[in-house]
Amino acid sequence: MTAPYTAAALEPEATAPLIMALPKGRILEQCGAVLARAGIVPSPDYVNENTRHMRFATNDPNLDVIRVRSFDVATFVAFGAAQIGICGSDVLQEFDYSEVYAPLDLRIAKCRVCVAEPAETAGSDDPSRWSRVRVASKYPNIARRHFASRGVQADIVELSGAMELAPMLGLSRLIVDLVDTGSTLRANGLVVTETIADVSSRLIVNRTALKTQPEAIGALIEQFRKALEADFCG
Ligand code: PRT
Ligand code: MG
Repeated sequence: MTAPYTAAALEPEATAPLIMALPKGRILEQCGAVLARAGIVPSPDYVNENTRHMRFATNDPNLDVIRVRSFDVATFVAFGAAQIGICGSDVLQEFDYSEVYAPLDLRIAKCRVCVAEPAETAGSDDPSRWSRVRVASKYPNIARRHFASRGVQADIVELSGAMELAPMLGLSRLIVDLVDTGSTLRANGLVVTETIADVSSRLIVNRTALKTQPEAIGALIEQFRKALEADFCG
């Protein structure tokens, strides 16, 4: 005799919890505070950096959270593996996924995407006269677009960290990287020569999921909107 099917087995999409992708690393703590204000409480393991778990239940039975690398949050949401997420606007700008809709600025993890170069060469010649320049960055698309907009071809050396070492070791003339207080640049003899964009974290949703599950996802967006309003007013 065949085992009876449950409703969940027959309609997995209708009954499966929504997945919210959250970045581990430096934004995790600030995300936790925003989630709490929105009334979302992940299981305690979520803040444990040593756990091997990546998916956590929350106080909402219809919502689970996953903890992924900051750069991967947008990808999980763009492909619909997660329906909602929190992600830096730097990452959104780099990938420029059409499937990702960013309805709310959460005003956390603020910094800037900047062009920087060694203090001794900064201002030594006119960048608008360059035809090409070598740039080290973990943001190849942002960097390429920025220089292309002024007719300069950027040859990108793609790194995933320690960009600040590149100019002093002759890997590139410039870097494009995130800057907050500026102390990392200073410690490495670099100065900001241009700000490309201001950065903060955004609530993001998958456009198709928003169309197919407007009530559940709309309610979550509303929870975050109210949390932000309360924060702003109080
Ligand atoms: O660790 P992993 O390789 O997975 O990724 P990651 O280290 O890039 O991620 P993580 O966890 O650091 O988070 C990155 C996200 O945090 C970015 O996508 C931004 O949206 C946000 N954010 C905000 C920052 C900063 N501020 C920031 N200052 N991310 C990185 N920095 C780094 C910057 O790259 C530089 O090395 O801090 C240094 C500069 O800080 P100051 O204060 O010295 O200027
Ligand atoms: Mg990190």
